[in-house]
Amino acid sequence: MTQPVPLPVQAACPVSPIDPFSDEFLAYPYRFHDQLREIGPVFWLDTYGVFGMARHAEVHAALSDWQTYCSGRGAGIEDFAKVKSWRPPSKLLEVDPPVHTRTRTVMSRILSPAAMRQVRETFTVRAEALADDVVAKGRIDAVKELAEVFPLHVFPDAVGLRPEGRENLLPFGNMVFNSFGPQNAIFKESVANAKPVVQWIYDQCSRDMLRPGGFGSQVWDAFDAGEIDAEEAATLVRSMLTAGLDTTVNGIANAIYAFAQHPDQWRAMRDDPSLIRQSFDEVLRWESPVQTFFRTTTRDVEVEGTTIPEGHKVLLFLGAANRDHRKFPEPERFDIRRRPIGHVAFGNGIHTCVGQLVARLEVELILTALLKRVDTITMTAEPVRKLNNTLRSIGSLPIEFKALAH
Ligand code: OVM
Repeated sequence: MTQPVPLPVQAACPVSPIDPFSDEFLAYPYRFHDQLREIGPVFWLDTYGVFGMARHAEVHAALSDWQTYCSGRGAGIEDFAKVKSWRPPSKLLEVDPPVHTRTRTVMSRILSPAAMRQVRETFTVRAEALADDVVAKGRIDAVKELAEVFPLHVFPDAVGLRPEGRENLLPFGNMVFNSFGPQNAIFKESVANAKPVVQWIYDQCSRDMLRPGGFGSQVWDAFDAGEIDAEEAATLVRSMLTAGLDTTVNGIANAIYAFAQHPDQWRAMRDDPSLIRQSFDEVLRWESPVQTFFRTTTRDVEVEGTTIPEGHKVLLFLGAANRDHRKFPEPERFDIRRRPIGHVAFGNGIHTCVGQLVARLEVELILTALLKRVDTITMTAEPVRKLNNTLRSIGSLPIEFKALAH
């Protein structure tokens, strides 16, 4: 980017030079979020020539209105109507009804409450074993030895992947989540070695690579039933492999980070374990793993006095909306009793996270297993951020678990 992009003449709204994909922004977004929320309900980001919304009311409303704010032109900065996407578009995230309705129906059935009851036992055994292991170690990197380990242990097995090559999963997710932003240095570094990683992912999506009965194979059952075509089936398996790992890894890491910083909240949860499930919503609100997504306007739309013309990208700041004081009083406070109804960490509307029951199950089980064993969680050094154009991500989180006396 060299020259600022001028605001379209029809639109009258504040203009900001803030670059939401700069290192400074991604490392510590919250003071920038404040500025963006306060300059107005809609603003123009002239670094990229896109509109933005950072207040809860507007972000929530845009997510609900898929007819006006479509996904079919991409959920990233690139407009698929103008440029070819970095990867073949998702048949779930990057489509609109009626295709979306069909693919979404298949995915929500595979990832339903009944399906969670099927995997719960296996996931529980593994959460308990991992908790034994990390508490025995005492001092660990909560990213490398816990947050990355658990989803990578349980989810690929549930999908039905072969054991070989699973080290490609996190690098692939990292690339795709970077690709929703501009092609900056962060993106370029993550795709430097893309070829073999992408090839491995695509190979795993075919029917013969997937264990019968797993989530992946169930997608192909929907092909047999005539609900989706073969390309849709393969791409939906790819969606599971893209959206199901980095998100939950960061969800778990952010949970450990939140509780390490708030020992009173950890104690409160131990005194009342019924708070475990709702505590994850507060983690998601307070430190949202998916920080942003784009939509594209399908018509001229008026928002609080600003006309956004048809065919423009709108950057929705989910993480900023979740810390809007207009919606959540004292938004910086991490309070697991808050019940943050309406947070948009899983989105809202027809594209609301279809895998959220898996994420909720993983976090519930890992927190439950740790609560039984851990008295206090202390950070032993500053966490190291891992910058990503979309994800709020930690690269390393050194902590010490003090075990409960038995
Ligand atoms: C997909 C996809 C990829 C990344 C994220 C996501 C959070 C979906 O390929 O469908 O949802």
